[in-house]
Amino acid sequence: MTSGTPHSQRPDHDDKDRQLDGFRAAPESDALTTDQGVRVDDTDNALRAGARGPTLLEDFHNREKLTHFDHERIPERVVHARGAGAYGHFEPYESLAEYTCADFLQEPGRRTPVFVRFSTVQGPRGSADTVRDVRGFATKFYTREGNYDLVGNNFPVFFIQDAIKFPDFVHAVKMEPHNEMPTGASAHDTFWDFCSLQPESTHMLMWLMSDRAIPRSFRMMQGFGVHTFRFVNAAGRGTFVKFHWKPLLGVNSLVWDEAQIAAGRDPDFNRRDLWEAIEAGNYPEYELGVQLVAEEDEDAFEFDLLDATKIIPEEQVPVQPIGRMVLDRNPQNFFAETEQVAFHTANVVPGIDFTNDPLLQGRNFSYLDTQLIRLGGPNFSQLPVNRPIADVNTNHRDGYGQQVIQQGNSYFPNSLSGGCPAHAGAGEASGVFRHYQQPVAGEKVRVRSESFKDHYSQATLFWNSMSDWEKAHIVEAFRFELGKVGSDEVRERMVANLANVHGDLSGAVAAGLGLPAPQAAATIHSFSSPALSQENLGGDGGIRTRKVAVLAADGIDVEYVEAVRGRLTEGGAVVEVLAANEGSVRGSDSAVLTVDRALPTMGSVLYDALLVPGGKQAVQTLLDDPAAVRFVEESYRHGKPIAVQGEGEQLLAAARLPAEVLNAAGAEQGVISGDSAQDVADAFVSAIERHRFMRRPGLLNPGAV
Ligand code: HDE
Repeated sequence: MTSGTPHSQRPDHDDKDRQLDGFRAAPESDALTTDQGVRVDDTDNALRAGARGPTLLEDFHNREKLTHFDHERIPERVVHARGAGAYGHFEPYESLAEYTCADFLQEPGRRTPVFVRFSTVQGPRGSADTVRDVRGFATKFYTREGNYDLVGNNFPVFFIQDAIKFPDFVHAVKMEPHNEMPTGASAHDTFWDFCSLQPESTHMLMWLMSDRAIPRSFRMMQGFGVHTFRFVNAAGRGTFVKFHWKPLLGVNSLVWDEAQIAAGRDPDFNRRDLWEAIEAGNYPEYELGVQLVAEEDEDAFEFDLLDATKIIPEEQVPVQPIGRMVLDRNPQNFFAETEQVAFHTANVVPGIDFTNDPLLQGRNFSYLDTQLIRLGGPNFSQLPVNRPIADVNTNHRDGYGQQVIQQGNSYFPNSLSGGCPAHAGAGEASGVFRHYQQPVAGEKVRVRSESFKDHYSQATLFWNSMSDWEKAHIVEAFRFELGKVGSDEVRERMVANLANVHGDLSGAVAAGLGLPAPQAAATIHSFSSPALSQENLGGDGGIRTRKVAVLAADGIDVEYVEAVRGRLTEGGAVVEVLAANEGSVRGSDSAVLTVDRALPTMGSVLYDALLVPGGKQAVQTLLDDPAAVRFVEESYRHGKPIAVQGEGEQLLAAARLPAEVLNAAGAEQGVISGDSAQDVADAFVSAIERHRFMRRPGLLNPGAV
């Protein structure tokens, strides 16, 4: 929401937004009041007995002000505490009536309002965004048949198979109990101790050690429902379904060194990126896809569909696109909306149902339970962001914070209230939730199914599917994380587990830790799934919203910069000129270039690409500025496209870029030089579209592949 635009005047004002209008509060007069509406003429000085005397209890404004402040905080989420949210809408491409009777999936193009919250898992509310972690991707669809929540992550699998292990897992990954360290990181003993003893976590660890765990943007990561859910059509026929969100801009990540620097340069890196993109009208867009499996094929796979540590490889069951989601409005109040939004896996609508996945079954208990403490009682669904747009008509009454003046009685059956609310749907098939009729039989047993026992095949599948640089990054991540573990026993046990994934992986990790390479398991297979590699997950977003820095100083070739900038902005990139001071720099030909940011306030990690212009005097100034040289050095090392004009090449040499890229051949590695602004701009645009160049000389650690 661009501040100042009244919501009601926006063309995309939807049912949810109209409902929120009723709750939006902007001061109607400029006079300050108490909570009771009594006007206050001084909120700077407490009432006191004499100018230097004691404060008086009688000062109800002072007491009310302090008391309200004292109660401003609520418990943060036990996991996923840090997040950022946005509103938008979802629309299906075609009717899905064949598989599901869900009303919002029946009509092509019909818009359903949504609220999405992205999050990290481990860190507290105030932790940095660019930590190595899973990202939450939770979507609330405000459908006409009630709220449907798809509470997913950016990885398609999870650490554990049974929700009863969730408290153990979370206690292990969170900060350690004695000293509350580390914040926003899994690189510590308790996490790796747990994982090394819980081999079902191995597949998920592969994702966590990959660059998927450090997304460039919430706008550039996939989302997954993780569990196998069930579609149910009007005839009551069920179909297994897995949900996938695919970002239009492609799947892009940071690199680990960059992510760590960004955590300091801008701890709000991902949050700010989402906010700014929406404010600028660059609305994030995702396609929803489904993998559908007929009920009779439940046992057709070599893994169990109910096991949340497994994917269905896309080559086995293709993902069918079914609709798209656009996020086009920022919340207006972080606490009221993003903090108070309450997701729940059991918020389903007719046509979408559960399976017996033991992780999902536990979640269906946990989410409602956690909101009761976090949001202070059972009426949290009345909070504006959580309110369905469907009518709500229950016999639930009272409780903390009740907002509704309910009329009449609250029991069923009744005759005194005309029998209302009555059972819905007598004789009607649609609009009523009826649980899927699955035959169930069994003895009460506390066991894990035999079909859940293979913990390594898909971890191997993931490893085999990675490109050389992705493998190198995974090895480096394992080395980093285990290198922070104090216990030798834990390190050794973890490396021994990795020998079941692949000998190259366990050998390289062992070498980094100074351990002997363990014997690789004999059972390791060589299958791969190309859909898992980020190399194959480019989007069609071109260079839209990519941030390009221009290093500038007096004497710069302004005409050249303007020409390249023109081409980049035409493609939708955001170009910023950085110089030692804000204001402007003078060009060699007396033209003037406005400086957008002072170099000392920024850093290369806040940009996707770099333009180093020429101009003898300008280049000399930049050569003398360590921040500029560092900017170039980091941009290269983080794989970012670099375009350079004429004398600017001296800066590349000063940043110690390898000689191999300081010539025409550098273009293959995203280092583009030339005096024709047009040619350079064209090559630069193609390079930025590719996001990163990870095979540059000097970047691939030979020991890690
Ligand atoms: Fe969650 N999870 N989780 N989780 N989860 C929570 O609910 C839980 C799991 C996910 O932006 C909590 O409201 C259990 C898988 C997201 O508000 C809590 C298990 C996936 C969010 C909870 C899991 C998720 C949560 C904490 C079984 C991906 C943030 C606060 C092992 C499919 C939602 C809250 C938001 C939040 C429990 C596992 C995703 C405690 C018991 C698997 C995106 O209820």
